[in-house]
Amino acid sequence: MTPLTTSQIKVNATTTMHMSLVCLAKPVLYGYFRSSCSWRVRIAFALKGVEYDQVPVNLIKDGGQQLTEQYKTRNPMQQVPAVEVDGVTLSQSLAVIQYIDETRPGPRLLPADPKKRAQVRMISDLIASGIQPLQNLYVIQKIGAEKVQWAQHFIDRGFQALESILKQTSGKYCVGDEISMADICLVPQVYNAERFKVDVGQYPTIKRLNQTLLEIEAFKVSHPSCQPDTPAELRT
Ligand SMILES: N[C@@H](CCC(=O)N[C@@H](CS)C(=O)NCC(=O)O)C(=O)O
Repeated sequence: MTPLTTSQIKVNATTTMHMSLVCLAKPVLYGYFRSSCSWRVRIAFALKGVEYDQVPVNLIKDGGQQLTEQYKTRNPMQQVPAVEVDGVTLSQSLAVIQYIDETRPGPRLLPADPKKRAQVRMISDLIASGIQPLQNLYVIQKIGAEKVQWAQHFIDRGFQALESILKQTSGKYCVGDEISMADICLVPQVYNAERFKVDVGQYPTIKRLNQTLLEIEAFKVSHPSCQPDTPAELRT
């Protein structure tokens, strides 16, 4: 191997030091207390025991702070969450959760078994691609007067499919007896369903899993009712 020159050693040492400092910095979550996708990331951080800072992005105030040019540099989709972590800025909650899972110690958020891992991804995608986007703020704002019925329709449609899948896959949690990314997606989606007055009682497996998960500390501390930007009247 060719020996390194003094200047190469200095460059390497500086780069290593910079990388270590970046990795020591706490992740920063740009989110909104009531955003289900932000809540997913908060649950993942809590399950992994990762400390992080929060910067509130109010989706309603000033016409929506996610729509500013400044925020767009963090997430070009102009949605929350965006997360600064280890020197990169990530958006898309499932990508963030998987990155945290792959780089942080603590309980696995995706099972080691490939079939179970696929089931976790199937359930997460069903919620993150098949339900949440159809009842997201930007979409229902375009719908106008029919927005509540619209959201109820798509949540019910998704929950019918989800209920039948969860009957097959669930144990104590969505897939077997280990908490996973599927559970992280489920609870915030049930919260959205309740906001739109969907009768979750029609879906006994979803209801049972949601109740079980809401008893877990990581789901409690990340709940929309107790975030730094939760308005006083919504705090419990
Ligand atoms: N697929 C994205 C969806 C992000 C998303 O829809 N965020 C919502 C809040 S949960 C949002 O920022 N809505 C603002 C808007 O629609 O203007 C993710 O998983 O992060």
